[in-house]
Amino acid sequence: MSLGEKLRDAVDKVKQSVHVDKQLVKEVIKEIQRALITSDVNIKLVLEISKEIEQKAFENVPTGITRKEHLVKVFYDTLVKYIGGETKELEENPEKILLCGLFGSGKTTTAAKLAKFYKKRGLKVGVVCADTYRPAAYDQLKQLCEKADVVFYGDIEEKNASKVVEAGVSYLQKNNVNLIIVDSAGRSALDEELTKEIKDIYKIFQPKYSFLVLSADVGQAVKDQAQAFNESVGVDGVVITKLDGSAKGGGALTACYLTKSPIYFIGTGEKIEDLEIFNADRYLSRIMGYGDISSLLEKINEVTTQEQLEQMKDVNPKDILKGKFNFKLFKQQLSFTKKLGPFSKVLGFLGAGNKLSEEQKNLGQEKINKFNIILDSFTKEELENDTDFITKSRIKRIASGSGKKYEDVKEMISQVKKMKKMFRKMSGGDLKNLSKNINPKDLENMDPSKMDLSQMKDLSKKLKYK
Ligand SMILES: Nc1nc2c(ncn2[C@@H]2O[C@H](COP(=O)(O)OP(=O)(O)OP(=O)(O)O)[C@@H](O)[C@H]2O)c(=O)[nH]1
Ligand SMILES: [Mg+2]
Repeated sequence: MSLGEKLRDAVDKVKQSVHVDKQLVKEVIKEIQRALITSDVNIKLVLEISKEIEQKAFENVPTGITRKEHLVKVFYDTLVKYIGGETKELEENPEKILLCGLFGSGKTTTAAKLAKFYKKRGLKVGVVCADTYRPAAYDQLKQLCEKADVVFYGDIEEKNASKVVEAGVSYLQKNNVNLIIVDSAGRSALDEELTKEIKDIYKIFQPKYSFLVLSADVGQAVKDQAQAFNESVGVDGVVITKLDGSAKGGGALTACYLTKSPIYFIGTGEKIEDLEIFNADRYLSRIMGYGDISSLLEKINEVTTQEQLEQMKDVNPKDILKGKFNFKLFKQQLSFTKKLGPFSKVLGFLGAGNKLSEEQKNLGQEKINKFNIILDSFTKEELENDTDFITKSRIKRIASGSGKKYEDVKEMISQVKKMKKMFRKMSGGDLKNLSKNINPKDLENMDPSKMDLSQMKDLSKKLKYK
């Protein structure tokens, strides 16, 4: 049984229970412990996780969800926290990536997977074979690069890996490659020879990211490898391969929590498409049976959204529709929301949720953080004023005050402008197209903070745009 199935069994036990009491929590914790231990999670960590679940299980249950649901959420959140250390995302173009790791950990396969991944995202990718140790390495990588349709560089005659890298980088740069991935040779242990080789490659290549490639098969031994590589050659993060089918995946993932190594990618199969950006939340909800967990999380989100709407009671949708949308409201929206914020809910109940572009609905978390930092440098006057109020000199001041770029501030302003324009458009022409079931006048007097979610849903059914 996989880790996911075992954890799922534990969750099912809670769902099927009649009462959530101390006895049930104890039993379920035991089951989780068994699941974690058999997937090679460090015993001390298993105890820590159990203790945390036990403590939180009896904390105050948030309004709107049952104690049972609360317990499932506690499991889930605690596991997400311990699985995989901190979640980090790479920038759009990581420019130079060096892969290192022991024999057979999956470096060469990962090099091709990453190449394909970034090619799909529009980069011109080149891969250098710096494995001069294993004779077959050259052909293996060359073939994989052909499959991924990316530029390959190797030199079968040259035995000095850093010389190959030097020549490779200049060859690829001449070919206008904008992301270079270097695949290095493995050894059975991080010995002096391997340390020196990686350090030499590092010096010549100057990678923006050096990733340690680890196989999930080794379970919690991942911890020792990560520590050793980090101490001697320094790594920015890890890629865990072979998470498909590995019985020890839990051990490998939690080991990264212990060493505080961010996991950037995971390998989930032998094919070059089988690579994912790692996100503990997403990963766990999938292995545990996505449907159930996500609908629970959705419910919890809805509950919080109602609480958030409560905070918005001084916001009048009529004003928003008239185009009175300013930075203050935008800031509120950002702080309320991780995924779908109240504004899109407000729009949803106006039946116009689909009027938001995907971009507006899914402002990435990174951007939300960035915009929040920028907004902290706004004065009260600027927050409450129109977008035109933010003149060039103000933008400059805000940029330097927030430590962000001029363009970042401009990007945010243009986002607010776009939203404002859209709201205004809705209150003009589009509202006239509302279905006959509802009087637009009534709509204008509506207060979303006083409605519950089912009322909103009902309303949104009645309201249909052409
Ligand atoms: N199932 C599965 N197999 C993988 C994954 N990644 C790599 N492999 C397999 O693991 C084996 C070793 O992969 P390589 O990419 O050659 O490993 P390496 O680290 O380059 O090996 P050396 O260069 O010899 O040190 C190959 O058979 C790959 O197909 C993965 O995510 N899932
Ligand atoms: Mg290799």
